[in-house]
Amino acid sequence: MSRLIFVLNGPNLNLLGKRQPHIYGRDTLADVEAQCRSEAGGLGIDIRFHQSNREYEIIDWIHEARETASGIIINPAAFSHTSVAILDALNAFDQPVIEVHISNIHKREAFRHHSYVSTRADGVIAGFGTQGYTLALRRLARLLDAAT
Ligand code: CA2
Repeated sequence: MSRLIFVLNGPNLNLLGKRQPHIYGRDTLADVEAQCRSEAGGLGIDIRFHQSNREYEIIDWIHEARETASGIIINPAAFSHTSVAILDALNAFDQPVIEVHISNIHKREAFRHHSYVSTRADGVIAGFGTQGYTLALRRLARLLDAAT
């Protein structure tokens, strides 16, 4: 089994650290990628780290992951609350999926409380700030180790 994990980020997360620090903190997405690469190195995992504001690009990466990856970490951002298409793509992916939200979506507006992706995810991390990404990597590494 490959030790490749896709880390996918949805719309507007390219603005991380540049706006609304009271909600999302001060780390930029580049900082998050660096944290993930450092954690993954220690766990013996390779990562592909992507962000897009376009739903179809996220779907295409999930399709690519079907062929190559042993897990997906996804922060679908606002697509969490709207996208049956991303849910369908994840349902066609046979390996573990961890959904990450930087903020605690359950403490926020009611429209953020439902996530289509959560109906597929094997685990959900919300409200741990950007640390949620490295926690998700540790969980996937544990699952990979248990499967080998
Ligand atoms: O808490 C999260 O990680 C979210 O997925 C972030 C999404 C939001 O729509 C979800 O409900 C919860 C928003 C991502 C936009 O990120 C920004 C970061 C800085 C400035 C503006 C937007």
